Amino acid sequence: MPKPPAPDTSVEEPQTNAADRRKKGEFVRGVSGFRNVLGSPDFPAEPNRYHLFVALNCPWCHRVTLARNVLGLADSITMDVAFPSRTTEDDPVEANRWEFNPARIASLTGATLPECTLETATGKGFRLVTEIYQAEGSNEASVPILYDKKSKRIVANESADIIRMLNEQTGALGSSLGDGERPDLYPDDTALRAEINALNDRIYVAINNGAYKAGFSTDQAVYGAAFTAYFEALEMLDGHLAADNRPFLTGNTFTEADLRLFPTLYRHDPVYYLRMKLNGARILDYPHLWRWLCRVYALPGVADSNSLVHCRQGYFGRSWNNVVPLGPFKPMGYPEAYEFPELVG
Ligand SMILES: N[C@@H](CCC(=O)N[C@@H](CS)C(=O)NCC(=O)O)C(=O)O
Repeated sequence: MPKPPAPDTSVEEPQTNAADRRKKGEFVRGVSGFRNVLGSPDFPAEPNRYHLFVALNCPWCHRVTLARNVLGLADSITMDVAFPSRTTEDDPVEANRWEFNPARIASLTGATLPECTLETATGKGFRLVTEIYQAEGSNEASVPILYDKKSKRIVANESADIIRMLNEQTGALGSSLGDGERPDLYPDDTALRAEINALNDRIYVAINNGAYKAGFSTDQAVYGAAFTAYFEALEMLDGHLAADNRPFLTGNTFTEADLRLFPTLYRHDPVYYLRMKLNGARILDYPHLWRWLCRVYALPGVADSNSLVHCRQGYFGRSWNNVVPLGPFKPMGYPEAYEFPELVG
């Protein structure tokens, strides 16, 4: 039998001895099961046919909401937003699940969250994300999900695949932006693609997923290794941007590598520094990364692709007694820190 291809480490963790590693206290992210191709005969790319299920605090969903916005797909791909905290022990069906419940009150604000929606794509008005999977005979539970409203099937639940496919099919999906107006996140250039792939790999392992390894593993050594790798990668990226003062990671244009770095760095100071025990430094302490963050934040559609209220509420919910830390406020609050780079030296 031919050996299956090795997993792409920029997309998912190798699952070797996963059960054992988990037993020893390591956080090991599972593999996404739905890997259909947008643009294939089953799932042709057309406007107003596809839908996203997301939670705004989830950084993998953030990749997808960023792609949807910067590619001009917000009008042609509909979206439902789950409440940022999972269901609680008193849930009538199941605890620890994503739910569509716009009536739920956020402890941070004492009010409902205006971005949260009901589930509007399946025709069944499901409350739990698990019900969307169960309708396909799957026991998965994760967001994001790219969903086909016509065939009522899940297309994909792997954010790396989803952003690549949205970029490939942007025109056919009905982008509101013309060819010259929107970024090409993965341009057809061999050398540039190799550069993006290498950055994606390092950024996924050490930063995007590395943050979870630091924050969610229960083993001191695993945490320590993740902490070191995370800050080494930040240092490397800060130097990479500084070397020729390039505006974006691969040069003058915003690509997938920038898009995939953004959700983690955006969360670092206000959330991960504390929640993921990544308290080595702030992004504000890396002048080039911070400027890069402000530059990306200023791109059309980026600020609107997320909400730090959802991030704070989601990450500090249950495990922090439902009390959400209020800082930082010095040298300024967030996301304001991404709007005034000149205020911090
Ligand atoms: N490989 C997936 C990972 C997505 C993921 O881990 N999502 C988390 C939320 S941040 C999730 O929904 N986990 C399952 C759960 O909470 O039940 C992707 O990148 O799309």
